[in-house]
Amino acid sequence: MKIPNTIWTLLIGIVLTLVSLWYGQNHGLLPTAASDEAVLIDGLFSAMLTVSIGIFLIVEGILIYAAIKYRRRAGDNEDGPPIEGNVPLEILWTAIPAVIVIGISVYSFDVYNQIGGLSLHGGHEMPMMQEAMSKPGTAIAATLSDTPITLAQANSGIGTSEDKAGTDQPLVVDVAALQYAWLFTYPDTGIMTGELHVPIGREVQLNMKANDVIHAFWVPEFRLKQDVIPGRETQVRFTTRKIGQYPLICAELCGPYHGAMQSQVVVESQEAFDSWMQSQQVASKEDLQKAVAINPQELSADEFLAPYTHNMGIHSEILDQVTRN
Ligand SMILES: [Cu+2]
Repeated sequence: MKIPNTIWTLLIGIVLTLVSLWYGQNHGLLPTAASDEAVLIDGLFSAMLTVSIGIFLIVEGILIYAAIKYRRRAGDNEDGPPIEGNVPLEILWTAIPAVIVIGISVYSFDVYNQIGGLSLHGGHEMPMMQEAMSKPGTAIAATLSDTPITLAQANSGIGTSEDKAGTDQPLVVDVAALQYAWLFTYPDTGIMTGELHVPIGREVQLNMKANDVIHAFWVPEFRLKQDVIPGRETQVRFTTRKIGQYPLICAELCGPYHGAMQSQVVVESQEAFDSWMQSQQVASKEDLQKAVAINPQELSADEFLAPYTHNMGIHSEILDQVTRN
């Protein structure tokens, strides 16, 4: 019995669709999805991969089939029949990619909108451009001393964080990127740290500024990457969904120690976050009392900065380099 070509085409089509759908859902190419945004972005990635796998298999399959079936036989020096023009086929291979591209565009635009791409700064508008232009030199003038913790801030902060817990308001953290470290300031408490701690399930908003050159905030497990620019605030928002520690990497070549500009995001339970915040407040108070007790004039730059950098993950050689300049 000879199976007709239409049946073959149908069978191959079904198999290709199933293989593409299966691989699109089971590719395992991405790290853990630790934020709600990551789930949306992974959905888009998997959809695009599914389509791509289908196209890849069709194109490569036809190519290999044609190369074998229509190969040159021994003693055959004739050319194939000249074929020109096939209007239905041409319409089909224009229409199918057009539909795919439009579909992906609409889907990706929707994902971009859902993760806040259209409502946050740092997208297209330039709210701080004028400020930056009216103050020439701000980009290079800013230093570590830009964000000191005052004694009053440290005192007033103690015991206030539990009032904010469980609200719908996002947790706001100010981020300063500088060669070659990340500094996180919690405006509610005045706490400044070198690694970002956030409670699970609560929306977090980062207001980011660079002190010197362009850096980029990148957490692969959150699928988020945002440039951090001198003289212009950029923002990023996310909601975490998995407890853990995730690497934070600078994704913009920012100088010779760019590769060391790494920190981490610690996603923890609300209780763990609160007790961490408490311990930070106690520690920063002690540091301040120590700093107040000694005369800063008598210290070298390294010694003066030591209490601040102690917990920030700044490598001593980088500190050395920074303070020498
Ligand atoms: Cu950097």
